[in-house]
Amino acid sequence: MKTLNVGLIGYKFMGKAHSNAYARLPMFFDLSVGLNRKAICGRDGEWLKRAADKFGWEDCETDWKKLVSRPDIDMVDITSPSNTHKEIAIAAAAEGKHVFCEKPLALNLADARAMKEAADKAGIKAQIGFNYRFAPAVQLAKQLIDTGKIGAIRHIRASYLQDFIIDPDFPLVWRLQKDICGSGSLGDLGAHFIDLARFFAGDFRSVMGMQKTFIEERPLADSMQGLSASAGSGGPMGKVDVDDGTTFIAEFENGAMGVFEATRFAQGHKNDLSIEVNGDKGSFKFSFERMNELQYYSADDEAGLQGFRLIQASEGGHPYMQAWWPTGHVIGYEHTFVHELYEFVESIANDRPTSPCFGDGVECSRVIEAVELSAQRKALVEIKSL
Ligand code: SOE
Repeated sequence: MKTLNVGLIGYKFMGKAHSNAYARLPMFFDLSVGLNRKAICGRDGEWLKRAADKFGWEDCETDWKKLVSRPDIDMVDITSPSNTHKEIAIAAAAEGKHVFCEKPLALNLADARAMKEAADKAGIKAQIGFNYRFAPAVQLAKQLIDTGKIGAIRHIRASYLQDFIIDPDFPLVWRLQKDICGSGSLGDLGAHFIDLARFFAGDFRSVMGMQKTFIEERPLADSMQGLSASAGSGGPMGKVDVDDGTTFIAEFENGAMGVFEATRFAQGHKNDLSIEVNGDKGSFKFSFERMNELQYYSADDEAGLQGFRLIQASEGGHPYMQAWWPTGHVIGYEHTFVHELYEFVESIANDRPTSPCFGDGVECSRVIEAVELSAQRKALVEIKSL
């Protein structure tokens, strides 16, 4: 059996999530190829070595250029901050490596398009990390749509709410600096529901948005790890140049209407991603905080017995669940990464199209940019105008 040698860039929050996925994959799934955690890359050699040992990587590289040109690497997985994605992905594609890249694809639409073009030109497999698509309940929701149980989609409403930057003394982490992250709550959180909305209802036609930055200056960070950071008191301050919160309304090509909200200022909400779809035959609701469940309403149910039913998507027959535990034994956040990387590895091994592909990443960036433009202009923006 052929073996796929993986090179991973980044070892913090997402680097750890992806490392865990590569370790679990051959243990729980029947893969068409072998999988080697070949080399992990990061700038700080000492921390990198510790991460490599802990996460089970064979080798370390402190220079990503070396990693992507190594002849013993077949695929490059990019989990470093967004401002690094474009250069690494384009270089890796030019080397003929398959590329998996975290969301959002790039700092802006033009860069996302350049990445897609490079991947197409090189003929490599490229996938973007919209991991929430891979919760079994989300896959089940998609099956309900595809089998006609929801009917013609009329409404989509989604929100992604967090509260980790409410304190004005919370430092200026990279997720709050436009030159590193590209976009704030919209690009970091909204990217996920934009993708889910596209997964369920297809392309957006137009958007009208509003964005706000509540805290415009923050102390510079001394250290950052995952979503935590620290800053000394009375130290230098820096400007927040991305949105703290974004709301927008939308119309889809299929005629559906959408309402969306992304914020890191929703006190009490830690990682609260919710999406609801209403069609003329049925509705469903998904909330990541109860990720093993899907609420489904069918207009075909017997009169008098109608109502939202709670489906346990952790039952054995549901997507991906056969790989895990006996029926009803629930799974969590980390499993969404295992599932997305399972699909990527299988696409490479069997020469199948990837999904979500870089084209999906470009479309997501297009919606992000349209919402930003619309908020600046205080006017509706047609997606096709970008
Ligand atoms: C931080 O807001 C974050 O980790 C995002 O970057 C992820 O994409 C999201 O899944 C959880 O929240």
